[in-house]
Amino acid sequence: MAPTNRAAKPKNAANTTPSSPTARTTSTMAQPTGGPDGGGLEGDPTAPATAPAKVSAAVGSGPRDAAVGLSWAQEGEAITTAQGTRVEDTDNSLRVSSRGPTLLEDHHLREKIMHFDHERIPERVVHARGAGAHGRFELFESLADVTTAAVLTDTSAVTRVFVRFSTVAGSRGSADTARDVRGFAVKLHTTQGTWDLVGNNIPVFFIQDGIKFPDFVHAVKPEPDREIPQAQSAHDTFWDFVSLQPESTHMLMWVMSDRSIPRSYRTMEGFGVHTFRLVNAAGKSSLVKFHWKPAAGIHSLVWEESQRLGGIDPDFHRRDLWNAIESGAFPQWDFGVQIMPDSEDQTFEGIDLLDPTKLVPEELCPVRLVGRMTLDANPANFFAETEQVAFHPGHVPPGIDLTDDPLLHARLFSYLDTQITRLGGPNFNQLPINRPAAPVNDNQRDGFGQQAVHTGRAAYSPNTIGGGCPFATGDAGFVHSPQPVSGAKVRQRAQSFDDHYSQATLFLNSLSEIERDHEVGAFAFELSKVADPGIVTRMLANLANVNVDFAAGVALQLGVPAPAGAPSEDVGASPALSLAPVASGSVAGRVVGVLVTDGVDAAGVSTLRNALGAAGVSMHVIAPHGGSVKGRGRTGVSADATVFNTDSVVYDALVVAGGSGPLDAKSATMLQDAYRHHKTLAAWGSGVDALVAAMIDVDAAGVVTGDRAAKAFAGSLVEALGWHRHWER
Ligand code: HDE
Repeated sequence: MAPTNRAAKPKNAANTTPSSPTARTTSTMAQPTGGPDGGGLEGDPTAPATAPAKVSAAVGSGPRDAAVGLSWAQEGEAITTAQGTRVEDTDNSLRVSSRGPTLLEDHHLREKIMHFDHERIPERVVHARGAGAHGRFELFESLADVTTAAVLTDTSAVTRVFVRFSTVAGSRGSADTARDVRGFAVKLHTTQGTWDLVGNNIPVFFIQDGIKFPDFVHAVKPEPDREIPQAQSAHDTFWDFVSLQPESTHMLMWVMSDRSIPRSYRTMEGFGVHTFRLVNAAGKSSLVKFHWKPAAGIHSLVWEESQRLGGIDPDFHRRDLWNAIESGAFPQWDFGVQIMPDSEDQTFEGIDLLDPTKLVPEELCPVRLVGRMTLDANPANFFAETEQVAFHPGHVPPGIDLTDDPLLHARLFSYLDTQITRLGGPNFNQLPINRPAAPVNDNQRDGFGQQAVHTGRAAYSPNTIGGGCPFATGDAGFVHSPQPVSGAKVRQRAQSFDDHYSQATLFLNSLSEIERDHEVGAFAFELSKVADPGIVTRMLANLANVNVDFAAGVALQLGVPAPAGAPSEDVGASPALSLAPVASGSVAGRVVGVLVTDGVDAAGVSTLRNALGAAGVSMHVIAPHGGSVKGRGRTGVSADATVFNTDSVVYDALVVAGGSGPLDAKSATMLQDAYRHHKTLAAWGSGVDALVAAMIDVDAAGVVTGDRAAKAFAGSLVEALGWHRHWER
């Protein structure tokens, strides 16, 4: 029975409650007492010394750690109240006798429970589920010809960044792998103020005007009466809305493609979506689209994997990002810009650049790659950093400016406004994760959660009492590009926004055969979940305006008549939109599972681990049980995972180690699933017999076999892995 009072448990108290001097002196506190940070009490021999701030191994550079205030509020090793008073006992409330009523006098109890009661803040209205990381942005080619922004012209600068990836529809605890758009929000701490590039992994959007955003989000979120389904668009209200909004069709083609079930955050492209402006020293403005291109290539899951991962590992993407950074396989993206002339009509090759449902094909305007972002440190505290980070598309330094995209304009209001509810007041910019690297002197004062102790009397401008400071800098500050505007106030969209289908057709035309099959399957899956047949008919009619055969393919799977349509002709294709790889690519950060049983070739396992590690690949030994299995000879092999606690869907490839086998039914199923999901499979020695016994065609593409786990075997495995999938089998 658990002890009910302190007097009853002196023996185990040292283990669980280091409240006695004995417990303290036996712990890690051989340091001098009373450190400069004020942790220890001078002259008190029992007082613990101030321990050095506990910095997680996950956290990166010193300046970054100082900036987020890592050492604050965790000083010393003794537990204290919020007032810094040391606490005698945090496990037992103050009460009248050991079984009597608890006393209100117990301040520590009241403070502890009060704080706990208020630990949650409202989750983001959209993009609630996310994961973040710190990193750096380096420029390798100056864009001085088109902008004055230091971050895009100073090739010697290293700009600190924080990135948050997210899904859109699901709540904070939803599964990572749901079919959805991914947020790709980058906060760049430039010397001229923060630049937030708050983009997505898809270059277009569902709607053209921000006034439709609440409608769209109400439609995609769980239905309000039953709160079903979680984190999914496969339900009536979503398809009802988008089928009535043909402007969504292009985006739907992307969302029903493999893009919306990424293998990893590391394998996604990022897009600024809207057209922005760059302005150079002569005041000349260019229209630009921003791009992030992943060094790891663009790769996706297959639909069945993403569904199963929702249960097997709802944190799949979050874990992948964390592990990749921990293992040193730092995720990287090249940064690029499509630069177009700022013409009077703001179109390019007939594309209205203010319409966020349109992209500019890279074949028409190549992406100029000029920089690289590297994520090299995990957050120290999810809430403080990833949850409290606040982005805003209007945070742009001088030299970068906005356009009249009507979707962007609504965002400019929304991202300030939402933080008032989410972060509890107007001082969210003072939270450590949101603090700009550039000096701040803004005359904003007071408000909830004010962190700064502003001095002086003149928080207004102009003033003489403060010596005229802070003063506005005129041309040396942010100057809005002086664009002429005229016209009547109207609630209208431009005619040039009217074409809702031709780029949807372009997207479809650009896909490989297998990607097209996935697209048909995804539409069929989602629409099969829609109960109202009228919605399905309306949606299929829209799809027939993209491509009649395509719509017929979806209709066939649904068992309904194929619709007629009038798609645009001669739209062509943009090969850059396809994910089909043309060569074996980077394998850094990939995870390979190796099935072993007693009798395994332990030396071979070790050779393979080294070879994969050298290529940046993590290897997990999957054994029939925890602990270790007996190797051939005397060496054993330790298990990283067991057949019963893992599954093929969490690995990029499966290998059967030599000496292993026969395999149990679950292992054989994992091999078959990996094969069906077009992943790389491999085996050496007697492991090949286990593959055959699992009915895997060892002569098929992407199945690597060998006698020994030697260099050539590992090389072939890495090469096969670099293709990501073997669609041909
Ligand atoms: Fe957002 N969006 N959005 N959005 N969005 C938010 O801001 C909004 C849009 C995007 O990791 C919210 O701080 C409106 C397009 C990302 O913290 C909110 C409209 C794009 C994130 C909001 C859009 C995005 C958000 C919720 C239509 C791609 C996550 C919490 C006019 C270019 C940022 C918050 C993070 C988050 C509003 C459309 C990307 C409610 C009104 C288009 C990546 O303010």
